Formats: sequence, C-alpha cells, structure tokens
Amino acid sequence: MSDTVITPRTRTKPKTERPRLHKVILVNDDYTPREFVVAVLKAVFRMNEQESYRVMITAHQKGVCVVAVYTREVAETKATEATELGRREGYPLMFTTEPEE
Ligand code: TYC
Repeated sequence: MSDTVITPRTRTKPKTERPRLHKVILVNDDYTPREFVVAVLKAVFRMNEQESYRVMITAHQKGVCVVAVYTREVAETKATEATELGRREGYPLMFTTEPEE
C-alpha cells in the first residue's frame, strides 16, 4: 500500500481581464476644411456621412470629440493614420488617444 497522499490542487486559474480600451479623440483646429475632416473620418473609422459630420461639428464647436473606442494598438494605429492623411495635405489635423477609465 502506498502512503502517498494526494491533495487536491486548489484551482489557480487566473481571471482573464479584458484589455483596457482606448479612445480616439479628434482635436479641432482653424485650418483643416470641414469636408476633409469628414472624409478622413469616413475613410479611417468607417463612419457614414451623418455620423462623421456629427463628430466633426462636435469637435469644431467643443474643441474635441471622441471618435471611437478600440484596444490600444488599434486606437494608436488609426489615430496615426488619420493624422498622417491631414499632414500629407499640409493640414494640422490631429487625432490623439487616451485610455478609458
Ligand atoms: N474648425 C475647422 C474649420 O472651421 C473644421 C474642423 C473641425 C477642423 C474639426 C478640425 O477636428 C476638426 N475649417
């Protein structure tokens, strides 16, 4: 007979935490044409005309507007891509990211 004691292992399965999401924020400026901002929002964030116009006009009036929320990697890539489209045309259009609380 074996004296081996088999103790049941306590479950140590870690809770899987959801990755923190990051907001993409559109920043107003005085130079980028409204239509160009709308076109960038449609192209990079796959928004329709109405939604992109609403986001553009909100940033225009309030200074900033949250465009969308993604995982950090996707938010940063899209913000860089959208900012770059403006830069290529010589506009100071700016998209930033920040983590959600
Ligand atoms: N304020 C710009 C104009 O009057 C339009 C604009 C809107 C620019 C939103 C940037 O994030 C922006 N031409």
